[in-house]
Amino acid sequence: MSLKSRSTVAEQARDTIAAIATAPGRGAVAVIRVSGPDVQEIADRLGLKDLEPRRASLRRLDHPDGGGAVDRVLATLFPGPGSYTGEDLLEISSHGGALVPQLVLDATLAAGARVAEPGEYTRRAYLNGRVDLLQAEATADLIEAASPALAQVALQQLERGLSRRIETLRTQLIEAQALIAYDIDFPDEDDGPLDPTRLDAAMVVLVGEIDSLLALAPEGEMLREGALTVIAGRPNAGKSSLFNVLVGFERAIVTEHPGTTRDAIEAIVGVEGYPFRLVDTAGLRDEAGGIEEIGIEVARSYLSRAEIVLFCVEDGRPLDREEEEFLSGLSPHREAGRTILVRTKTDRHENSGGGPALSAEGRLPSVRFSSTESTGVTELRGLLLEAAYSGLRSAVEAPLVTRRRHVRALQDARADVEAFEAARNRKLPPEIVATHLQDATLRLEELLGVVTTEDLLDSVFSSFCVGK
Ligand SMILES: Nc1nc2c(ncn2[C@@H]2O[C@H](COP(=O)(O)OP(=O)(O)OP(=O)(O)O)[C@@H](O)[C@H]2O)c(=O)[nH]1
Ligand SMILES: [Mg+2]
Repeated sequence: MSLKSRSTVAEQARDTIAAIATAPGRGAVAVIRVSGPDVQEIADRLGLKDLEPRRASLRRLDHPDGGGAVDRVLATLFPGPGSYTGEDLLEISSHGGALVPQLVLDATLAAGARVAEPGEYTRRAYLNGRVDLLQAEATADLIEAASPALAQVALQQLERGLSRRIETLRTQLIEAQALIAYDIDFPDEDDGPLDPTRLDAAMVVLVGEIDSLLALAPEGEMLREGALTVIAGRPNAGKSSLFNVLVGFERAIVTEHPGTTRDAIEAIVGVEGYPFRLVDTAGLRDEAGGIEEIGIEVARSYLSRAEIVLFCVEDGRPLDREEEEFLSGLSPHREAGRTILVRTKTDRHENSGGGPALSAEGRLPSVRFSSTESTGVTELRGLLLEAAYSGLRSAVEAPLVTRRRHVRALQDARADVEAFEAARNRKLPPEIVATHLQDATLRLEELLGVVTTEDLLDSVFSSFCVGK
């Protein structure tokens, strides 16, 4: 794998790209973007002559092949390098709808542009140094965001909150390298600047900061997909009814017959702006056969991946042995407080529990819930938020890592710092010791996109939509 700096990846003379930047469908306005070295000429060919930079002008857009007027548009020229892409960029606001934006795009193509690839505008912005890689990813997240919380985090990344934090770590690593370089150059100076305790302290701080970023990373990743929340329990326990209450409408079929739900049913549910991927499953029982058994297999597969389990048991009786066993099998979730016991149908039972609590029950967060009377809903939402996003909610302004790529880079950097400390403790020569810090620095530079590979860029930008 060859690492390249951003400037060497950038191809020099690039062509001019065009795309409809707005979503298809009926709408008042659509935006067509044209970016690249030929923008001014293309604008001329479209009859958009003498556009004043960064000022919207109402103009008639003509087809370059003499086909006459295409639309009346609002055209704005953003000259490079101060544009979104860092190149000359023309933004055309045309009338919306199914036809006109396509005709305008066709006209720009006839005038010399080519159709942009997904994410190509932001890729160019990155290659021209307008945004770093974390900001580019945040742009995609902001567009994809289905929850206000993710939108907030993405916006903060876009404003370089995370980038600044990573840059600070990188600076600390470079300063440490400078101290060691002094030691390499002047090994005989007793009073050199390399005070070992100072370096140790710096490394402790560094590792601590990486750890605090990593600590919130699982929540950051959950924000992008929704915390996988699986509703499980015996047939007829009231799982689908609970699912419907949380979703807000009758999404899952509810009947009095045990074994009603066969397949897993999913819905994204927002709780105070935080996303949960809620899954209703088939009731668990041993003696099921046929389709029901397959449904139970599906439920188990979801449970093995679940971040939160809502375990439903009708109120008024203690948990039976099988339910206790089931809960013991979920110990990883329970340790993290991520199995919630939901005592259902409480409107039918006056007293909670109805018997002595067995071992697991007493240790789980639990809620008494009735779907017919909608009681316990607020409490359950609170428990869900606590289980999935407690860290994030108590550190709202903290920069957050939200992708596997970020986590891996930070874990690698952390491992390099530890290797550095180990090498120093073994009194290895400073030249060797220093290589670990160089490696750690490189990890952070990859994270920021200061150095990168084509493969990485392809994987980051391929998930973008066309026109961004
Ligand atoms: N009184 C009362 N009845 C409830 C409540 N919740 C569910 N029920 C009833 O219990 C029965 C089963 O409800 P479901 O939500 O389908 O239960 P389930 O756990 O999804 O059942 P399976 O899909 O068969 O595993 C239905 O007749 C519901 O009307 C509740 O809070 N109070
Ligand atoms: Mg059901």
